[in-house]
Amino acid sequence: MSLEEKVKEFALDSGADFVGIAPRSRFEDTPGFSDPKALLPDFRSVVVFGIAMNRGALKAWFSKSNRRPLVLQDKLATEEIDLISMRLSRWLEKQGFPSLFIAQNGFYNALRGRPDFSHKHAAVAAGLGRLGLSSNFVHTGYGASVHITSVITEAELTPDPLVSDENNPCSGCRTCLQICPMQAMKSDQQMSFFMEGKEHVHQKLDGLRCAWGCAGLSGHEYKIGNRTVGTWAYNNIPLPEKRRDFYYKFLEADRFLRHPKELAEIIITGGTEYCGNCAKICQGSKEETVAMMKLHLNSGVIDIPEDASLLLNLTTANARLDKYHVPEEEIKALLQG
Ligand code: B12
Ligand code: SF4
Ligand code: SF4
Repeated sequence: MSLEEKVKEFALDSGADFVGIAPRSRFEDTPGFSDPKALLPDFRSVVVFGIAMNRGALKAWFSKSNRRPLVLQDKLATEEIDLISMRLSRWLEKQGFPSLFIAQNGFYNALRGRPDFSHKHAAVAAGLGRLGLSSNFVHTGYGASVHITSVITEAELTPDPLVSDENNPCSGCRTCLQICPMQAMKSDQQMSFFMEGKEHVHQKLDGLRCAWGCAGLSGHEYKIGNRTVGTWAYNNIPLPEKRRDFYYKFLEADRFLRHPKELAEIIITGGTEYCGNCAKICQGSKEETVAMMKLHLNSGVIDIPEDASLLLNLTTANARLDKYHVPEEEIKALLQG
């Protein structure tokens, strides 16, 4: 068995759902802040792998029957891929190749608001998929609803081919743009990057808008077409008008303006998830993405009981205020619009 076959077997046997290998040459156009050369100057390959989100948990999330299975999977899967990357890099070192594993998330360069390494670009370089309109990485089988991470290594491994335009898993369906409660992905502004001379284009993301929605400060109730829908957020706190006030206003809203029932839930559960919908909704095939979007369009807005008690019934908080059926023609019109 070749070294790359062993590496892939190691990742898959350890619990990854997919794995690919990128050569050094595909990182030539990486901007300085996320250049693997800065981390491991003599690296030769990057191994990228991931875990797909659980489909049943996604259905419960989007139909608003219960968010906890997906929140739990998110917590465990993110810990698991970090563990796999540590084990894989130690295994590679035992074969004689210095290797480095990078946290799957959370490490941002505080001054520039940027990461030390971009796993989504690495996943494209490893031939696992493409960046979609949302700017999330879209896997060829699982869509964007995946957790991904990377190991940088001095081992020379045979790379996987890049995904061609014909096999691009992003269908351009725009469901990710529609579902966003914050219009954080600018439908009229694009960004691009180059890999092996080819330009890759996606919508520009307004990271501050996303952070506000992702933290659940807004999104409780919003419109898709003329339908009222919501994320799992309790709040609809307006985004600060001046961008320079963002962090101050964020802290203020996070600490003092959240719904009191939500604070009770945060204390009991130790934190939870509210959005991430642009990645969660994208299933890898247009049909499955549309089916998931139907659940969201039909699920209304979460019920926040307004009784005087601060005691929170977590089951009630997860119930739907308003479950209605959106006619098929209306869904088609919404998804084509
Ligand atoms: C910072 C960050 C955020 C920030 C900002 C996002 C952003 N601007 O990219 C915030 C907090 C807003 C955020 C939000 C979300 N995030 Co986030 N986030 C990250 C993080 C730490 C880095 C993302 C990154 O590299 N951005 C690149 C930005 C900073 O640079 P840029 O200017 O866009 O880059 C341009 C050029 O500089 C160049 N470039 C940059 N790097 C490279 C590298 C190469 C090789 C090349 C050629 C070019 C190139 O190309 C870009 C132009 O297209 C990663 C974890 C990680 N370390 O990779 C997770 C990560 C991207 N997030 C993830 C997720 C899931 C989310 C959310 C859905 C939230 C959630 N709750 O789940 C949303 C999605 C928003 C969206 N539509 O993209 C996942 C993505 C999974 C996927 N399928 O892609 C990641 C990979 C975490 C993980 N391990 O699973 N995120
Ligand atoms: S939801 Fe549709 S448009 Fe958005 S990234 Fe996925 S396939 Fe592409
Ligand atoms: S995570 Fe939510 S708020 Fe952020 S861009 Fe995606 S859909 Fe919009």
